[in-house]
Amino acid sequence: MSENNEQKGGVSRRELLGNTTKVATLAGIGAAAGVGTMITPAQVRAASKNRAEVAPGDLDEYYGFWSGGQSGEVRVLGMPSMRELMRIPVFNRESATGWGQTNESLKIMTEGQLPHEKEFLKDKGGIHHNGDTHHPHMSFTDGTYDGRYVFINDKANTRVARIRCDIMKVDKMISIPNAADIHGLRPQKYPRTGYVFCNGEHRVPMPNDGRDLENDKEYHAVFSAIDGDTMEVAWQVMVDGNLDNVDADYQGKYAIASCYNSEEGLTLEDMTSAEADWAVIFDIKAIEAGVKAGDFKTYEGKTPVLDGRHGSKYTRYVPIPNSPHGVNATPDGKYMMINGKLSPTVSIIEMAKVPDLFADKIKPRGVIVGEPELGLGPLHTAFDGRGNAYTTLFLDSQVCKWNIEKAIQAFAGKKVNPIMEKIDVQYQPGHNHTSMGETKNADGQWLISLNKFSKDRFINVGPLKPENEQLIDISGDKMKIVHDGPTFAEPHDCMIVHRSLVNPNKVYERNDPIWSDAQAWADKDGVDLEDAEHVIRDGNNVRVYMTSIAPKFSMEKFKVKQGNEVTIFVTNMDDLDDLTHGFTLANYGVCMEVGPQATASVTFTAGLPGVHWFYCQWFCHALHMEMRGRMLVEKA
Ligand code: RUQ
Ligand code: CUA
Repeated sequence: MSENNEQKGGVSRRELLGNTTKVATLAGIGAAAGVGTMITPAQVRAASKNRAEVAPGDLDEYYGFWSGGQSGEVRVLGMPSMRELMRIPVFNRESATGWGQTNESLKIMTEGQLPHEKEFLKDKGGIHHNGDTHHPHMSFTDGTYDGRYVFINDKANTRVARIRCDIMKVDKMISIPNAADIHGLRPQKYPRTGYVFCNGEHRVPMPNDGRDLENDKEYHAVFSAIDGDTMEVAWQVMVDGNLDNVDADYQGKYAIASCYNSEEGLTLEDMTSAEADWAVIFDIKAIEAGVKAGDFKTYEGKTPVLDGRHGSKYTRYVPIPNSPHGVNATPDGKYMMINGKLSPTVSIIEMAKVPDLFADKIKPRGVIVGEPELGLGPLHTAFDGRGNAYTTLFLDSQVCKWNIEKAIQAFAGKKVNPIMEKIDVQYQPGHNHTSMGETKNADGQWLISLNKFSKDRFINVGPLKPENEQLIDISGDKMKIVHDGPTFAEPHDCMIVHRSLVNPNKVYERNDPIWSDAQAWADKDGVDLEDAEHVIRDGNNVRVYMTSIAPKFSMEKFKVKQGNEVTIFVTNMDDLDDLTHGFTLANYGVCMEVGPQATASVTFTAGLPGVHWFYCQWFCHALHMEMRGRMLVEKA
């Protein structure tokens, strides 16, 4: 039927694949909707009751970048279909791609370690094998996403990593000195990224080297600005209290972080005893001037640490009702929302008032222009670009839609109700996100609610349940839940980026710096990586160079001695979209991805004598099974 149609009407296979299953139900489109009738996917969507449905073979409109929580990874979803498209290993050891095993990934994962960390990990394989990702955020230019990088924190081991969007792989990973446990992270929005701001959540001694263990009055939390281009920490600011979430303004002047522990308590009772905590505002220009003027100390390494505690010219502390959490800038750049968590309110800071606060012309609370009471457990707020805000209510298991201007009028004494609508979500939402909603181009199409519990929403998979992420259509007057998406532990946060802004490569470029070390070895050994069939013996080290072109490795066998340190370099000379090969060495625990036009390498000790087959682990050809060879290991 499809071939027939293609001949008759010139309808592409893609359009047809998208339509055939729907044709029968499309009574609204016209009586002739049947064989030979052209229906575009757009018409199908318009007629469909569910705007989230993306037909087989049809493409999504948005990229969703999801953190992977304690899995340590980042996931890429297509939206609105919520199909998982890719997993990007970051802080984890990943079996399929060899992330955390290949020489290329190990270089990226170890380059940015601190000296004491290197020492600690020396006899543990050199790297941490876990991470806790929370906040994926793309680099900005002029207030909107620019498609260069995605930055992500690791709360578990105090790191920040950068993903290159052209290849969707990590290219930088750094450990943050002085700080403990990076939680909130946001890039500078204007004029560009620029800085990546991140919060050390917990208070620790500085330096944290064994001194002052019990003297918790000398513990501190530290705010960091990383240079997003070089991935070096530019400066840090020591604060009172602790640091939870952060956002940057749209003017490039301020960043604001929330603090849930102004009490500087160590127990739950102490941490929640005060009626109010605060948001701390950082004056970027003043801090830069302070760094230039040498107004800082150093603790671990050379990173300048400025004193931003109460009384400092670099910061202001704005009291916020009990234990605030999420911090969210409105797309028009005018306001910053501080979400109350234990307080049922969201506090609205007007950014235009912040300079007056730093000039001491107004009291700290003078920057607050609204504080609507929304419900129990407000955690995070998203925006539709039409003046409305959407706040997750953790305890109420609801999303509350409210109008920002009305909330400001109500605070000024006018009798208006800012709350427009509440809908139930299943269950206990944390973050939420709107399409493009963290940029000046919020488009008001989709809202995702990242719910911490799925309970009864899916068939039972045992005591450990997935989370439940619900897609909500916000394009109309009423919110409408259109999809439940189960996810694995635990994607705290995500962002939704229009696909026109992300343009990954189809194959690697041969001169990619990721394998520059492999290139250097090949140059030294006089080997052309692209035409390699070489075994170089260099004392106890053996370097094996080969290429892969479906369905063959350039080498059927190579021989080494038991105990040799062997490095295998594989260069994939296939130049086609979707033609990835892999290299698995059986019983050696070796496995790596080799993308089209990429070079990948792995080093191991040839400890097991005997015949060991290596094979391609990515299904690449009808003769994929035949894509194999032997490593012969002579007994020592
Ligand atoms: S913050 S617990 Cu994103 Cu709600 Cu990490
Ligand atoms: Cu190459 Cu499978």
